Amino acid sequence: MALDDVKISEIIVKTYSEKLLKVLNTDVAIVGGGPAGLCAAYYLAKAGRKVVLFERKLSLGGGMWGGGIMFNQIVLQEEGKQILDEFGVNTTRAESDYYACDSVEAVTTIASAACKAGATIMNLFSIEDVMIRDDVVDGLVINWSSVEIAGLHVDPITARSRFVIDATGHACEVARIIERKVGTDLLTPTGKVLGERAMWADRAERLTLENTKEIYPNVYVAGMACNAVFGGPRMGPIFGGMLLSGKRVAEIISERLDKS
Ligand code: 48H
Repeated sequence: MALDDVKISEIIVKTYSEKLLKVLNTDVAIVGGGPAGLCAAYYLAKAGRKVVLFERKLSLGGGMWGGGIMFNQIVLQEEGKQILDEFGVNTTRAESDYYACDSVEAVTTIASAACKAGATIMNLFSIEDVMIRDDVVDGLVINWSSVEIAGLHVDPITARSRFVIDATGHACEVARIIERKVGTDLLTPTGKVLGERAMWADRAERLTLENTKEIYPNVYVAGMACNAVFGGPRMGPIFGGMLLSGKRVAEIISERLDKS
């Protein structure tokens, strides 16, 4: 059979359109495909939730690929290492309570697990706004990243979800959008984004988990964005907190979905 060039195009357009239609109504929409967002996607999909993850860039993995100073190794504490065990990522015990692993193996394995568990990943999409109904976030306003990068004046489309997770890392973009555009307070001590503080790995890792919580009705924060929103310190190239936070947010939201 001779391959038909246009048939190939038709298949892409048709199957992609079906996928796009599917993600316009979900249980959970995750913004950001770094370690926290990918972990959240995996655990939510594994629990049978309809979940979509929007990632601005072509590739997933956020800040995990580059390890520390582009040495592509990451460090984890015991609890973080246990999550990598669940994914089957190889780790080595570097010192008593410190483990190391290849960041490329970690990113690719977790991303693959999230897809295979049933999460739909939409790369090349940027979240530019939220949908609000009576002081509750009702979903996301999405556009092609290429539109954003080119600075084109092209209107977005909308995706409804019961819950939103801000896993956008240092930038905490969803929280910033709500702060800037919605006018009602965030669920932080000041009602605003408190901003990330200077490096202190031990405290930062604990606070990441403690601050994995709701920041606005139906919006949760996970990963580095927790510290940015709640004024926690940064932690450098230790990634256990990111993975644990992704798992934690998935558990919290799954429980809420069960109750509703
Ligand atoms: C679509 C978006 C948008 C948007 C951003 O930065 P990340 O890796 O985030 P985490 O929290 O999973 O992991 C943080 C970690 O990588 C890190 O930076 C650490 C541990 N730093 C410590 C330190 O001291 O510096 O991933 C966030 C992802 C990225 O891929 C962005 O492209 C994406 O979110 N993103 N996607 N729409 N508006 N904003």
